[in-house]
Amino acid sequence: MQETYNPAKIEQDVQNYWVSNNTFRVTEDSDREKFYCLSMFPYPSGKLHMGHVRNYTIGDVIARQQRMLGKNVLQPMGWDAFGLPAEGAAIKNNMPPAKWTYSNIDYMRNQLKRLGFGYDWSRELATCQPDYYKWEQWLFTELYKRGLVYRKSAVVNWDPVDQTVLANEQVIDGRGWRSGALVERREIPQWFIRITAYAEELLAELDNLDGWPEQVRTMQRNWIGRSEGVQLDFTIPESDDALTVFTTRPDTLMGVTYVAVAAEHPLALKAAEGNSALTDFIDECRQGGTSEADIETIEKKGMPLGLSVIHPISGEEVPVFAANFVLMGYGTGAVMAVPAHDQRDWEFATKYEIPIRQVIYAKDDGDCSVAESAYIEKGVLKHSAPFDGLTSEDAFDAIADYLKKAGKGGKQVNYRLRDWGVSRQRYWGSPIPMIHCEKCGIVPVPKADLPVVLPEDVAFDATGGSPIKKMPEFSKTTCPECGGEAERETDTFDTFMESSWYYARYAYPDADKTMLDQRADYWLPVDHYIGGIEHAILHLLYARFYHKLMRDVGLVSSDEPIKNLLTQGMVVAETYYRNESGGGKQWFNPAEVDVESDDKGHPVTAVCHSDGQPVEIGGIEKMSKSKNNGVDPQQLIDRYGSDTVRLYTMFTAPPDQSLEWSDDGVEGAHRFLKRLWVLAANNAERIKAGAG
Ligand code: ANZ
Ligand code: ZN
Repeated sequence: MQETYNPAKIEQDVQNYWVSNNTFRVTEDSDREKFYCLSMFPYPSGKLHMGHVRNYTIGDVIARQQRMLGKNVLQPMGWDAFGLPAEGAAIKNNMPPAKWTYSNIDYMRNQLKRLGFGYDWSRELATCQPDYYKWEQWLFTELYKRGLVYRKSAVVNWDPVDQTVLANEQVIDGRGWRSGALVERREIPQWFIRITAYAEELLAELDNLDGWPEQVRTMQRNWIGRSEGVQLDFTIPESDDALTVFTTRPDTLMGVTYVAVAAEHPLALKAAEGNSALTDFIDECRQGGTSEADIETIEKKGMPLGLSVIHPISGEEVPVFAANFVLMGYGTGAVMAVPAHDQRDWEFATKYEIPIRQVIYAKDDGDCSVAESAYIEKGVLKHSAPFDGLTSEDAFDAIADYLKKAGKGGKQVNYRLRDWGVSRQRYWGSPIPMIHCEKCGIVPVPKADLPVVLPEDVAFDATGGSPIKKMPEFSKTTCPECGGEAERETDTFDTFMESSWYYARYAYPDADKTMLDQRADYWLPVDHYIGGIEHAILHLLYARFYHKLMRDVGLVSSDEPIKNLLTQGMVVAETYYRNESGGGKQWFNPAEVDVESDDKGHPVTAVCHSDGQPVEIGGIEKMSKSKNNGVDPQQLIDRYGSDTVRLYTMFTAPPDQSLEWSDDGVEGAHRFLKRLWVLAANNAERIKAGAG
């Protein structure tokens, strides 16, 4: 044993040993207890950042501990390889996204190997490979046959610069997350998967996921957003149609003084014909994001449609408004407005001088005035004959029953969750395996013709539009049913499609006949999943949904994919900047500044090495490119070795809390390993003899 600690050599020797002995390769073994330890796979952006290192170190520690306990431990790794950044890089470097992606994968794979993580590399997968995405294409066609996939026109967030649809989370303050352009609303035909058909199960089973952080379960519950209410009809005079609304407060029905519909509601669109003021208003409403957060913050505005509808109980006429705060995608896209008991309606009524009619009063004769604001509490009904004197709770049922008997409505459970729109107009994703035939309509690509391979050798033009939309050699095809000329779908899948089932494919990476086989049932569910809290909602909800889809198609037998979930904390570091003349900030990397700290270790002053001039201290933030406060793990590995980096990230903070970066701490971890090494070297004989 060497006397001095030489991590570069030791780590390389050990890693070579692992490779030549297939140390981390595993196969199914029914005699041993299995343990499936999974870390969220990275997007191959270029190189690993400190957040990856922390995530994967935590996973590796869990996996190694389980191995020591004698379990058959699967710990795989792969690449979430489709996505928008590859297109940006392709345009910038004039290189096809595939090439950029594969070269990043090669670089990052080496980094992971250098870090010494115990992965079974024989199971490595990249989601951009046709033998991977073939199977989600196949599942999609199966779901289509089962009625769980459909196409419809939908309002989307449209980024006019990137020319793409954005998810709600990609709209930040009404602007595109990448381009910064003002987002518009557009309506285009898109593919949807019916996740709402699973809303009840996705919600109910959260109660059983006791290995998940409560915070994540709460976020998913809120996202699914179950609400019990009543759906009811206002009759439209001289028409067979009714205007249907959804309300969670049917007890306030007799206080309705107007009805508000979304700008895209058919009734509003019809009223806008020949009404230019209304047309302009509807256009204005199309600007800005569609998310609830966006809707909450906008100024509430409306415009009368110039028509009235008939109240289902009193028979009175109430005016209809188009309003920018009513969401087309929730409930029925129409709201019965009760200004006395809903603050938003109160403000709107006050602004547009609509009557406010109070029908709910405090149970204990307390203050329930609606002169200054809405009274939103539940209470006792008045001015609501024939329901006067009932409590809000009793009135809920009484009014629901009354409407049901009159054939004008009834109880209804609504979910905030909407069906999963999976169409993207981008290039770098899995093609959607559908064909449009003039004669036969929509025809799914038959299994024998899958995968629909995405051409990889493509050139981008300056607009950044998807190359396959301009490639007849891709889009022209023959109809599988009638043999006539037909067009392929040129949209690609949302990349959440790939990340929703990769955990299952690791169990069966070499398959070419089926999506999964019984090996998946040996390994699943994942025993411990480790990743960032930013995936608490969408990724984890879609993965749960996909698992149930795969179960219902007969591919897996468990109900849930993930038993225990650990959401690791962020890696944070101090930020430094100088104000620039244009109002912007120039950010300095912590490695570029010298800092003086107080006796508690908090920085007081800082100067840049290169010019000796002061820089401002900007506070502790998540390591990010935008604030230039990242520490490059590669430099640390080169300097101290992987074990120092791993040890430091593990002992500095509990895994689920944020880790505040400190160079001194890294030094300390390194000194500790050095001393440990020397201690072991000096006592090597005794340790071997078992007297250690
Ligand atoms: C009348 C009423 C009176 C309401 C009252 C509330 C208080 P949750 O719990 O989120 O389901 N609403 C219904 N559809 C809407 C849409 N598409 N866009 C915006 N708002 C909508 O809330 C349901 C309530 O949100 C419904 O109950 C409706 O307003 C509104 F004192 O109806 B309520
Ligand atoms: Zn046809």
